[in-house]
Amino acid sequence: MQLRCLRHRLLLALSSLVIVDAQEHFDPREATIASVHNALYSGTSCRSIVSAFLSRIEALDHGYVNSIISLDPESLSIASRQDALLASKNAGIGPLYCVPVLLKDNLDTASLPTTSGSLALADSRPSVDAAVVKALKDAGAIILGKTNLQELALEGISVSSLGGQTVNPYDADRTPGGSSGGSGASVAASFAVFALGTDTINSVRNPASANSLFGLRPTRGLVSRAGVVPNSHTQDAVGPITRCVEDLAIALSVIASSQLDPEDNSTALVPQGIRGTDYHMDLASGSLSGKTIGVLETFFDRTSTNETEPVNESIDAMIARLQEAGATVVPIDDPMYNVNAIIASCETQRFELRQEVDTYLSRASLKGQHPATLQDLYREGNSFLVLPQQYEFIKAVLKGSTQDLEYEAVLNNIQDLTTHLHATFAAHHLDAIIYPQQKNLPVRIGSASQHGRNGILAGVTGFPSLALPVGFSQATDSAPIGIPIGIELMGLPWTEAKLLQIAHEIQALTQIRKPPVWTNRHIPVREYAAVPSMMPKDSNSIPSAYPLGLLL
Ligand SMILES: *[C@@H]1O[C@H](CO)[C@@H](O)[C@H](O)[C@H]1NC(C)=O
Ligand SMILES: *[C@@H]1O[C@H](CO)[C@@H](O)[C@H](O)[C@H]1NC(C)=O
Ligand SMILES: CC(=O)N[C@H]1CO[C@H](CO)[C@@H](O)[C@@H]1O
Repeated sequence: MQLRCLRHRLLLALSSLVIVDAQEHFDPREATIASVHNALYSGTSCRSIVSAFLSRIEALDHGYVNSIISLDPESLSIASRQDALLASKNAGIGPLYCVPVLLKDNLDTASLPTTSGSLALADSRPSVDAAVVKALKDAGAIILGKTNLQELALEGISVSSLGGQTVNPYDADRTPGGSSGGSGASVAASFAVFALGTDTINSVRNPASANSLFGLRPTRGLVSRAGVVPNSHTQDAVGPITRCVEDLAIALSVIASSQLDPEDNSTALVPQGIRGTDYHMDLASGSLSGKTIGVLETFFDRTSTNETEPVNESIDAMIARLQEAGATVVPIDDPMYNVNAIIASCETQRFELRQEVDTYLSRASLKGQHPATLQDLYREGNSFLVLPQQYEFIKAVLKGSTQDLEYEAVLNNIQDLTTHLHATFAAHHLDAIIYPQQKNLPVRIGSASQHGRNGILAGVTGFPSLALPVGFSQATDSAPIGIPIGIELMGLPWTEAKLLQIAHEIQALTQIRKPPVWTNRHIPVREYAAVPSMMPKDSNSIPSAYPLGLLL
């Protein structure tokens, strides 16, 4: 069964007339915030909704998708409390009431360790929730657990020493993108209604693209990064990964900072009129007609292989549909937009990462057993995972500092690129720019890197960018409905409302998303007395191409 967000309300309204036992009827597959709320209001208990997702995780994650690192032991008791609250009063419930969500395991949670996928951080225990986690809970969301990621969010294969290798549910031979690959794969498999990821260069948008999902990297400053295991204060962002645009808009409205967060001073940048925006309210009032959309020609790979052609072809088809719908499409052929050159001249992690992780690890609020510094984490005797081609990068990071002379030059390069990007928008009167999130299909398990990704432009300039599904490649033996392909839709700073409206129009026009075949089976809902404990990880799930702990 595949319920579309747009028709959801109606379908549920009709079905609730004939189905007496609403509890039997709630189907977590492709569930949305609206469908969860419809089920709640037609008599399904919050506890059974949470149980339905836990049943799917228990049946389908271990040994296949391998997307979850830990389950929150409190989710069922919180659900029961919400049932009692809903029975006693019907007003004042939050916009995410009883909505089951998953969190990338680099977002601090007081109820679970925050590991960033590293065995060395397996017992690192924040005592304060990250700002976004608090915002979700305040809105009524139920945290089911934490998802696997590329260890310390440092690549895009989504393999880690603690969580093993997460698998793309559309193709058992491929990675789910990354670094928030556990968040992407778990949302594709309907293990939660949505998940949060983090994005330093690509990491929310790439798993969205690789799993036929929507993912938003917000404008720098819109969403607080307080309580996130840091990579770079210049580039880090937190964003939602969802199965439809409606849920992306609701999730963003909840996590956007409602006021200055003193723990993340970039939140001071939010202009008047943007703070407190309800991105869901005007979602359907946009139109493609009259919009001007630039296409970054330099962000395609036009070599003719079966890994690149499906990307090029689906975007060609999308461009034709945008034009049919009345949008003007402007090719932008500008050598400034060269991904490798931007990475070489603008990337800040090698200067910022070590100091910021050291600060993160030395906070008094961080309890449990954990290394005192990044150097300590990578010391001899620790088990950690570094991909073979990352060794030199990690060694540079361990020596890097914002005092390096080169750092100032890099910040100047970012400023120049940012001005150039503003000028491109202005010169062509652009509402948005599109390009493939990844020039090729997501790479196979065992690959050295998630190559071909284009996320760096938004990553360093801080412009918002929304990834959305644009198509699938041809079916193969291991990918029965093909491999997902996504585009990015990038806007000027603080234009999330417009980007969401455009994405909403594209969603209605194209209806691209499909659930993965293997995980789309019906799973009987178990009645749990307590949240099931996680199965121990199978260390064989780490491909032999990635040796553990061989750095120094
Ligand atoms: C904001 O915080 C960062 C990281 O803590 C710090 O380096 C920077 O100087 C601060 N900026 C301002 C304007 O306070
Ligand atoms: C590309 O071609 C190779 C060799 O024929 C094949 O193994 C692979 O599955 C193909 N990939 C896709 C995405 O079709
Ligand atoms: C969007 C895009 O770049 N489309 C190109 C895909 O490749 C063919 C053949 O090289 C071109 O004709 C399209 O313009």
